Amino acid sequence: MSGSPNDTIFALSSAPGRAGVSVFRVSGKNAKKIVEALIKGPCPAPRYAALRKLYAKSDQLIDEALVLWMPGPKSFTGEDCAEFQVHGSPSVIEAMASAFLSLSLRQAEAGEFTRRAFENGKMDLTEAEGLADLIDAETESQRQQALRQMQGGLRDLYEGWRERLLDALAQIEGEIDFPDEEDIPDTLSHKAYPYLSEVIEAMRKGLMEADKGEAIRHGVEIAIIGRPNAGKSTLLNALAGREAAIVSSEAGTTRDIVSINTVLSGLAVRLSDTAGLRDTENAIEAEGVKRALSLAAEAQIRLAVVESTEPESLLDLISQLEDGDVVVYSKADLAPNFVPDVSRETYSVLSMNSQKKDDVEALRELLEAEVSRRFAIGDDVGLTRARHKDCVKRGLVALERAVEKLGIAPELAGDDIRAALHAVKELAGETDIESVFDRIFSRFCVGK
Ligand SMILES: Nc1nc2c(ncn2[C@@H]2O[C@H](COP(=O)(O)OP(=O)(O)O)[C@@H](O)[C@H]2O)c(=O)[nH]1
Ligand SMILES: [Mg+2]
Repeated sequence: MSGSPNDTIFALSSAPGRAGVSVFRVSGKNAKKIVEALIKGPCPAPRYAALRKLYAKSDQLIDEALVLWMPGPKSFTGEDCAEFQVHGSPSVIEAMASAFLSLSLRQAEAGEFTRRAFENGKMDLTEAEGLADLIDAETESQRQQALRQMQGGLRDLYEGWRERLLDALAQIEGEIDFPDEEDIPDTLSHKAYPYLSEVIEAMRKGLMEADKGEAIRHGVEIAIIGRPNAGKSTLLNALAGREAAIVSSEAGTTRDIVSINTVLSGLAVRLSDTAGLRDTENAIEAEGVKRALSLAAEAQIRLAVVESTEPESLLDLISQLEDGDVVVYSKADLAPNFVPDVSRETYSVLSMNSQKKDDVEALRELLEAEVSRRFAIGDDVGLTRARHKDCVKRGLVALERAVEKLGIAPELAGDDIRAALHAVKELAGETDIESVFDRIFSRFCVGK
């Protein structure tokens, strides 16, 4: 952050350019003076919309606007705030910005309003992250997940953990201070264990479901893989409804990854076509194969394409596949008598002619079912970022250590419980992790 946190800041919070209405926000200790200077009169009643004329320093009329005065601490940032809803023309926007600058306001940095809200305790870090995700949300599931997190879902979860851990700590340290000579170790482990095991269970569950949260945020990655000429690019194009990848009867045409973004069952999906898997002398094609394999390993779902005329070539792909992946036998029109082996029930299997609309729709439905089965948003609030996972993993390791000690030297478990509490604090953003803050807040738009 380059600007001082004591500055009064302003920003255009709506998108730049021509619009019916544009919204400017102001936050900081001079907000009241700014409102009064612009409307040349007293501040309107707090939190009521007031129609006012806005004037530049030169007394020239800038625009007529809705003005909102929101004194702290009951405001978004916790500071004195004001909002000006002006007409959304580039020239009004320009005149407003000049007026603010002439009143010595500083243009806000990206995410600075939210950062102030966070620093003033209006939200914790997970709620700020939820807000960032909500602004970026493009699909229904992203919106729902972000909204829950913004409203404190993750906060409630870890506050529960924190209470349990403090309870466990109180048991251990209370008994150390007032030892009942006879049976300290037994009593300690007996009393602290249920609290710790409850948190351990919840953290394990959270980590197990974190991939889902991340997939909802980033989109589910589906990699189309197969031997050259199997019909992979044809499938991508059919699902995309456009010629995204080059289709050719010449093997080895696709050498790089071609991706399209789409939505399946309300989830963002990135569908990628890859180079055909084969041994090759060609350095460029070999690099393509390498990329294909690494994407196949990273993707949440692999769509293996196998020619119906050579069904046994599925065996070449088996080592790349995981349970829940999809096997498509392509070019069904060229092998009318071929019946796919569906006994490998860990995969979904479909036989199709990619040139037939109904077949492509059947594949789309199959993918939608699979994506929804595995990634549909449930009722639980979960971890959605690598940062959350990292904190929870560290907390879990510390708690597993604490439980081990409970059986041997319970009085030593306190340090590990405190380490777990520290990890929870980091999740909340209560520790001073400036670099993390910078990374999170700088990704917001200016004006939020
Ligand atoms: N008859 C028939 N030909 C297909 C089908 N799918 C793809 N092809 C053809 O197979 C060839 C290779 O297709 P392409 O999508 O480029 O395969 P890729 O190398 O796996 O990407 C092209 O000539 C396609 O037109 C299908 O379902 N039926
Ligand atoms: Mg291809």
